[in-house]
Amino acid sequence: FNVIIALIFSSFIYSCQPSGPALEDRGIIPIPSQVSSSNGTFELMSSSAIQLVGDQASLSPIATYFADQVSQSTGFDIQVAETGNLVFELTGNNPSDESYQLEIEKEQVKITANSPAGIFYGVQTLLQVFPAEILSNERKSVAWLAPTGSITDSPEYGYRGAMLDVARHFIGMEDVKHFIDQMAHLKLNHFHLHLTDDQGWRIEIKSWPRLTEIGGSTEVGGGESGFFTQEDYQEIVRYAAERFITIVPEIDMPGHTNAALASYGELNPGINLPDGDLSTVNKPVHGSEIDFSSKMIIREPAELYTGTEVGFSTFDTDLDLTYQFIDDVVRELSEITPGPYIHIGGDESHVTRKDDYVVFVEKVQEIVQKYGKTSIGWDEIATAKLLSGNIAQFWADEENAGLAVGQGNKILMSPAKKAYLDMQYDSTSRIGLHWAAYIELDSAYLWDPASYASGISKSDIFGVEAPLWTETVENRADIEYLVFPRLAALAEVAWSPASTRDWVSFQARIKELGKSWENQGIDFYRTSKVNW
Ligand code: TNX
Repeated sequence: FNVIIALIFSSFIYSCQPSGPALEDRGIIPIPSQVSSSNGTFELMSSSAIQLVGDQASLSPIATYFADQVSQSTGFDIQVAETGNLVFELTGNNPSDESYQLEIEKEQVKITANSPAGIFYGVQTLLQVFPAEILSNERKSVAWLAPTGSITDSPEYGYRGAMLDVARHFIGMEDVKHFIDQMAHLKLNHFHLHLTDDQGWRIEIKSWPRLTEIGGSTEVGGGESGFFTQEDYQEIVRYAAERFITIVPEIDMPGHTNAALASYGELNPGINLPDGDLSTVNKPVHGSEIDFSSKMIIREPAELYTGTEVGFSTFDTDLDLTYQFIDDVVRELSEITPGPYIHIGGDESHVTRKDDYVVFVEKVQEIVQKYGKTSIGWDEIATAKLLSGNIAQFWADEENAGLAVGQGNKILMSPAKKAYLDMQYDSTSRIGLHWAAYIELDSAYLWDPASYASGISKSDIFGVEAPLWTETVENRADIEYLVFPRLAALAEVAWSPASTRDWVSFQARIKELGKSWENQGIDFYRTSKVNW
């Protein structure tokens, strides 16, 4: 009898609740650590104002960010004021603490955190709690209601990244900023820019201007390409920093360097391009024998390359000029990179002799360290002696990752079979590759970095990153098709511990994000794995 009374009573309470989902059902991605609902709603109105408690200089840009995000859809001009119903409060001063609390009450929303980044993530969660139209860039007549309740949240991994290959196809400033905006909504905090490859050199180096004049003039397929001036790059750095995202620039070497070798013949050891036929790899341009130690090699610029083969180019690891060049590049790049990392590539150097490769990676790490930076490199770099604190990015080879762990270095997890955003969803996908796997949304979601590879456990893991290689990606539509919805799955893998992740819950929650993407004009892939 008591049970029946309780049921009647609770259904009565339920029917009195305002319509609309409870906080748990608002479709927050990545899923927060803890969510509890109370039964009410907060309404954002034109009279809403933001009250900042704590260091104004670090909080006011976040207030401006929030106001900008909602201004077009709501038409509200939300200001910072002495008192306001949106309270952003710094409760401590610990920049590495990204956790936050979000309390939504009928009359007030309050975000508290020990760092500005935490406040920013609270803002991202708050944006997801309002109707999906809130990120529209058109005026919407919607009641801006948020269900009341409270959220406590903190990330599983401190490095949560995405990579964009701007070398195979050049991706311009507007599309890069758009990509950064979406990373921010998913609480990703490191943006790895793959700036150089065989097909293009995309960052201005003032002491070696032909890198961009010549090396920046091509791309895969030979289409219109480009590069970032140092000023452009700094604008990207600033734009990302406003969203608590650190830029990780990559200069890929000693392989993947044809664009540099085409720009400066004096750097070219004289390796032929594969003329569609990999059997020609390793043949010198001049003479019949390749002799890396010979001082007699006639060095001429390599031909510009617009194909998609990998592994045919290398720097000359015996040449002093190679290291002067790298020193200049790393010096100039370090000066415009406030973040702690320089990515040195190191992948697929198939025409560099093994011993030479090891010497090369060790020398390059020294150069990076000299400029006060930490090296990250693809997992092959672990075949060399890694400097303490340097990071190996696992993409394919567990053995290499194991070598890094054995040296006491940490691993950035980007397993190609799960995290590669350039892989096709299935055999019918209009673009993408499939050498590693077909990756449907459930596959991108259903893995745990801490148990994915033998020999790599939680304490070895530095973070998670999802790379987008652009051999088949030419424009924003192509990016959107491959990146969404999978980046959301990878963001949740990086932010939320395995214990809180659940595919069925994710399938339901991502529908809300789909609505948000629609409102932002993002043409995401409507996978049949989700009942959009
Ligand atoms: C392998 S992953 C590469 C890239 C290609 C990618 C295509 C890695 C470190 N190297 O050069 O773009 O596959 O999926």
